[in-house]
Amino acid sequence: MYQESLKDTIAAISTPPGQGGIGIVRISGKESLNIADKIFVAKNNKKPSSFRTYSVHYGKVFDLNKDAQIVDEALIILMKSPKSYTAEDVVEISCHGGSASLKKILSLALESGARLAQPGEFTKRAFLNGRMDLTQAEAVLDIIQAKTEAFLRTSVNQLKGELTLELESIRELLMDSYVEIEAIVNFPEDDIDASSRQGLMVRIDDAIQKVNTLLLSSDQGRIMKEGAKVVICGKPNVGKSSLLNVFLRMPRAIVSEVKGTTRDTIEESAQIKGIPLQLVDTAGILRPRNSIEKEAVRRSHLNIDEADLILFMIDISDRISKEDQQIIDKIKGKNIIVVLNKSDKRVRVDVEKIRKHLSDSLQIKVSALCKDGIDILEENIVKNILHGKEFQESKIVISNVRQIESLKKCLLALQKAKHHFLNQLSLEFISEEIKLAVDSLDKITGKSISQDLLDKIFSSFCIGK
Ligand SMILES: Nc1nc2c(ncn2[C@@H]2O[C@H](COP(=O)(O)OP(=O)(O)OP(=O)(O)O)[C@@H](O)[C@H]2O)c(=O)[nH]1
Ligand SMILES: [Mg+2]
Repeated sequence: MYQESLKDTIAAISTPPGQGGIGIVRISGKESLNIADKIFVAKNNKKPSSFRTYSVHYGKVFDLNKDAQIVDEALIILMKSPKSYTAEDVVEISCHGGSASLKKILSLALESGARLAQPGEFTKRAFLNGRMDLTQAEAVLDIIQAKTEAFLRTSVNQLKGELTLELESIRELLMDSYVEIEAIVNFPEDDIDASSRQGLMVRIDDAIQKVNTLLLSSDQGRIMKEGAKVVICGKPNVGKSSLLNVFLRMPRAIVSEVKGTTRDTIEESAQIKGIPLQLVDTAGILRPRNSIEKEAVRRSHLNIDEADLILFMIDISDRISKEDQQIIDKIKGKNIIVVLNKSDKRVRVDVEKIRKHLSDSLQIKVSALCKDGIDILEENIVKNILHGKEFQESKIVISNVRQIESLKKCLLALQKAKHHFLNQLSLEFISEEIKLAVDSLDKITGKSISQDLLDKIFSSFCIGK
C-alpha cells in the first residue's frame, strides 16, 4: 500500500490558515516539476523544470483553464531529488498569504496531477525514503509544537540525530552480544571462556546503564515539553492575578479591588529561573450565581486537578474564612505551597489554622503589590517541581510516551537477560531477551514498526508537514 501511495505526487498548503504576509503551497513527488511547468511562468519565461536545484525564481501562477488568468505573483523554490525534505522532487510556491490565493494554487496543483497530502505525509515520505528515522520525524512534530525554548533545543538535537546515535550505540552493544551468543550456541565445541563471559556481562550492563540514563531524562522531559503546570488559587481578592503579573513581569491579568475580577482562567507560559512553567490564574469565585460563573468554577477545578503545583493564596490581612476553608478542602492532599500575600499589611490571619489543615505545605510570605518575597517564592517553586534536583539541560531528553514505553520494554528484557546470565541459564534464554531488547529499540527508530502505528504517529502531524 505504501509503495502505491509513494508513487503519487502530493500537495498541500504548508502555512497555517488565516491571513499572513506569505503562504506556501508545497508539492512533492515525481510530477512536481511537470505541475510547476503547467501552473507557473517565470519572469524569464523559462520552465521551472529547467531550473537548477535549490534555486528561487520570481514569476506568476496562471490558471490555464481560464485563458491563463493570473492567480498571484509568487516565488518558486525547487529542490530536486534526492536532496530535498522528502528525498523526492519538491516544489514550494510562495505566494501572498491569503486563503483565496493559496486555495486556488493548491487546486491548480491538484488539477494538474497531484493529490491532497495527508497530515504529516511529507515527513512520512522523508521517513519512508530513508531521509530520517522515526525519532527524527517525531522531532519535526516536537519542533512545531515546542512551547518552551529548552524543549525546542532538545528537539533540534533529536532532529540532528543525537537520539538516533545513542540508540545505535546501544543496539551495537546488544548486536555484538547477540552474535557472540549465537556463535557459541551454534558451535558448542568452542566453549565459552571466562573472559568472553565477562565481556558479555559488561556489554549488557553498559546497555542497561545507557537505557536507564535515557529513561531518567524523561522525568524532566515532560516539564521541558509542556512546562510544569502551576495553578494559583484562592478566594476572591487575595491577589492571585497580581502574583501572575509579577511572575510574568507584565500586567497580563486585570487587577482590581472588586471581588471576582477574574472570571475565566488565564494561562501563560513563563520561565522561572530557567524552568518552563505553565502559569494558571484562576477565578476566585466560589458560589457561582450564573452559568458563566459556573463555568469559571468548573475550569478552576479542572486546573487544580491537573496541577503539578498549587499556589494556594491567602490574604494575611484577613481572617481565615469559610471560603478559604472550602478551597482547603478541595486541594488537601495535593502538592501545595501556601502563599501568604499582602505581607505589607497588618497580619490578622491565624497561620496555625492553616498549618492544622495543610501541615506538609511550605508557607511563604510575599507582597505581590510591593514585589517582596517573590525571589524566595520562585526559588521554592523550582525546588518543588524538580524535587530538589538540579535542572540539567542534557542534549538528549526523552519526552515522547511511545519512546518511553519502548525503552521500558528494552530495559526489562535486558534486566531479564542479566538475571538469566547470573543464574547461568542456557544462553538461548539470554539471546531471546537480547532480541526483544533490540526489537524495542528498533520500534523507536522505526526500523521495525507496524503500518498501523506508523499511520497513527503521522496522523497527529498537521497537513503540509
Ligand atoms: N496591600 C496589598 N494589596 C494587594 C497585594 N496584592 C494584591 N493586592 C490588591 O488586592 C486587590 C485584588 O487583587 P487581584 O490580584 O485582582 O486579586 P485576585 O485574587 O486575582 O482577585 P479575583 O480575580 O477577584 O479573584 C487589588 O486591589 C490589588 O491591588 C499586596 O501584596 N498587598
Ligand atoms: Mg484575579
